[in-house]
Amino acid sequence: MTLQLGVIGTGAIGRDHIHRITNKLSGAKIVAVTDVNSEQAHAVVKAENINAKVYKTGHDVINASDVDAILVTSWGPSHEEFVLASIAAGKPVFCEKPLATTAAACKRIVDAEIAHGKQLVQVGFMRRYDQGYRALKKVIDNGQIGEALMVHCAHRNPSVDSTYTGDMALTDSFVHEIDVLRWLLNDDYISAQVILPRRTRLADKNLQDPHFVLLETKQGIRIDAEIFVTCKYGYDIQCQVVGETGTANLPEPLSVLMRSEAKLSTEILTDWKKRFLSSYDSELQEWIDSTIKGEMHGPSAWDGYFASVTADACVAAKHSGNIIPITMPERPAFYARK
Ligand code: NAI
Ligand code: NAD
Ligand code: ISE
Repeated sequence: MTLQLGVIGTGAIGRDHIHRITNKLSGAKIVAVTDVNSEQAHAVVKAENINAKVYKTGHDVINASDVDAILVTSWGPSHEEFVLASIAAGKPVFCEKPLATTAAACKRIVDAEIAHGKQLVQVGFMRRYDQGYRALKKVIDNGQIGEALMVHCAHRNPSVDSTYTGDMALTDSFVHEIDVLRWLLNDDYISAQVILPRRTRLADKNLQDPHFVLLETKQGIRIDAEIFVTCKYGYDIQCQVVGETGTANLPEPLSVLMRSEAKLSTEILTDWKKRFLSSYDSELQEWIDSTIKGEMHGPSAWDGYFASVTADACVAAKHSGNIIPITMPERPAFYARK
């Protein structure tokens, strides 16, 4: 069977996903697309050379009779509407992170999915599919550094565009660490604190950059993370876990070590699309395969909800200067770990 997909949002990642599904992955094809900027949707269909109909709205895509499943790759604030509509139509939906921009909106999605009675939602937390994070998890799970005690992280982008505003460093960027560390440590968070360092002069004048976040887990593990989205020099994701008997670092992306012009150097990537390239491929291939079988295995709406509760706590911590407790209801049996 070939899964027929509709894509809502043909911007940076929407186009990237259309390209990989069409040219690299198997089992699916794009038959419908839309974007609020319809010129761009038409341009992407042409440039990617796909036989897909361009619809006026996301709802038209969701309700198209030849669309089996949906990819939501539009801006975060539009995710809730399209995920809820996909559930109402009974169609599987892969939604880019964040699942929605507030915890309350994510909860509405969780409630709608439970009421529907079958899991339909997967969230685009692709770091869980990264070979480096998987290798790091194996070291921790095997007890090779004893019990994990502390984690030091950095999430650095060279720059962001003008649509990146407000608290997106926490809700749109740090949300990746929020999800992947919870998975890596097999733990949940109980509190968040945000410290604002000296601002870089190189960020937009309305943007606080960088941020420094401290999370505490149920097991008492302390996480410190720097989110610096105008760091200029590259796209750099760092993660070091400190355990009782050793430390374990996230592997650096493969790069040739060069001795040249009196320098010893390796390349640093600058584009997020390249840093997690194979993770996007794996997450979508696994999603296509499981969707065809009528199953759902990846990061769930519950994971999206938990990430959003944590991000909201970080935002509250930032604006109040307080340590904010993080409380979640019990995980419903509907979302039992598989
Ligand atoms: P983008 O701005 O390049 O693309 C978003 C597109 O969605 C735009 O073309 C816009 O016109 C369209 N759009 C927005 N609202 C819409 C609506 N209501 N109906 C139809 N089209 C709509 O943004 P980008 O970077 O592609 O991000 C999109 C989503 O992907 C975001 O949720 C972002 O957080 C996520 N993302 C995830 C990444 C990852 O590593 N998993 C990386 C980059 C983005
Ligand atoms: P983008 O701005 O390049 O693209 C978003 C597109 O959505 C735009 O073309 C916009 O016109 C369109 N759009 C917005 N609202 C729409 C609507 N209501 N209906 C139809 N189209 C609409 O953004 P992007 O970088 O592609 O990010 C998109 C999403 O992907 C975001 O949620 C973002 O957080 C996520 N993202 C995830 C990763 C990741 O690493 N997983 C990386 C980048 C972006
Ligand atoms: C973007 O939306 C992503 O998801 C990237 O992975 C992240 O590094 C970046 O900071 C976000 O803006």
